[in-house]
Amino acid sequence: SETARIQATLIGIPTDVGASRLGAAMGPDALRVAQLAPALERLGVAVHDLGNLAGPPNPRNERDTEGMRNLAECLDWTQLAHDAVLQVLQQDRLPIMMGGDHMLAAGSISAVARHCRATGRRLRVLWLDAHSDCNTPQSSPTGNMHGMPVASLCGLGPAALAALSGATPALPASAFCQIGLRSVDESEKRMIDELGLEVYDMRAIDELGMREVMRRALTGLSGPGSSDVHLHLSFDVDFLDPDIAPGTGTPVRGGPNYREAQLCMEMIADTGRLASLDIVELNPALDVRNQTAELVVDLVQSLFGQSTLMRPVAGAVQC
Ligand code: 4U7
Ligand code: MN
Ligand code: MN
Ligand code: MN
Repeated sequence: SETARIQATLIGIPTDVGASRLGAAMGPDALRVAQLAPALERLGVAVHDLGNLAGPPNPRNERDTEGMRNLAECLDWTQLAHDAVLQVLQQDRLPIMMGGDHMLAAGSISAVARHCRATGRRLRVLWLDAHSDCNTPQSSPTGNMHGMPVASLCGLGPAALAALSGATPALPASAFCQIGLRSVDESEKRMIDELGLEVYDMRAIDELGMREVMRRALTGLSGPGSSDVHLHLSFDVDFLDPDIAPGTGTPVRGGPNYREAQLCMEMIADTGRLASLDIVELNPALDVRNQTAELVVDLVQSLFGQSTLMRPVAGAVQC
C-alpha cells in the first residue's frame, strides 16, 4: 500500500539543568555519532536535523526557597523546546527531540498539547521510564526538575512552567500512560493515585508480559475512529535495564531487557499513530563506548517500522 513518507525533524536539546549529574547535554551528539538520521533514512523516513538549540549552561544551583534547582534555566530551556517543537508540528513534520534531561518534556509536550488543541486532535502520551516524574517542588526529595515534568504538565508546580502550553493543565492526567516504573518516591505514589495516572510498573510487565501491557496501553489507538489521535512517546533511556543501557544518570536495576523493549517499540509502530518523540536522559559521560546511544538508535528503528518480515507477524495483537 502507498503510505506517505514520514518527514521527521531532529531537534538537539542539549540540557542537563534539570538533573544533578552533568552529561545529558552531550546526548544529542551521541545520537548523531550513533547514526540516528541515517538509520531512519534507511527505513524511508525523510530526516532533517535542525542542529542544537542554544540555552543556558548548568549553574549547579542549590535548591531555592521553593525547593527547585535551576528553575530559571529550566524555564528558558522548556520555552526554547516548546517554541522549536511547535514550529516543527506546524510544518506537519514529526519532531524528534534529542535530549537532554527529561525536564525538556515539559516544553515539548506543552507544544504538542497546544498543537492538538489548535487542530482538534486527541493526545495520548506514553511515558517510558523507571521513574514517574510527578514530583512537585514541595514533594521532591532532590529538587531536580527532571523529576517534575509530569506534575507540571498536569498543572502542578511553578505556574510559569505549568502554563507553557497556553492552558493549565496542558493536558488531562488521563492522557498519560506510564510504563516501566520501578523507582517511585512515597509522595509520587500518592500523586499517581490522586491524578489517577495509568501506570504499568515492572511488576505489571512481569505478571502480564510486555505484550499484554502494550495491548492495554495502546487500546483505541488503531483502527477506525482513531485517526485523530496524536501519539507522543516520551522515552527516558533509564526505562531500559542498566545492564544493556548504562549511559544514563539515574539507572535503576530491573528494567525491560532488549527483547521486551523492542516489542514495546514494534507495537507502538504498528499503531501508525506516533507523531512526536522525546529521547531523553542519555548521558554519554556514563556510557561505555556509546553502546546506549547505539541501542537507542536500534530501538528507534523498531519504533519507525523496522521488522524482520514483510508481512505482519501471525497472531500479532490488534490494539
Ligand atoms: B528522570 C527522583 F528522588 N524521583 O525526583 C527525583 F529518586 O527524568 C528521581 O526520570 C527523578 O530520570 C528521575 O529526583 C528523573 C529521585
Ligand atoms: Mn527516569
Ligand atoms: Mn524521566
Ligand atoms: Mn534520569
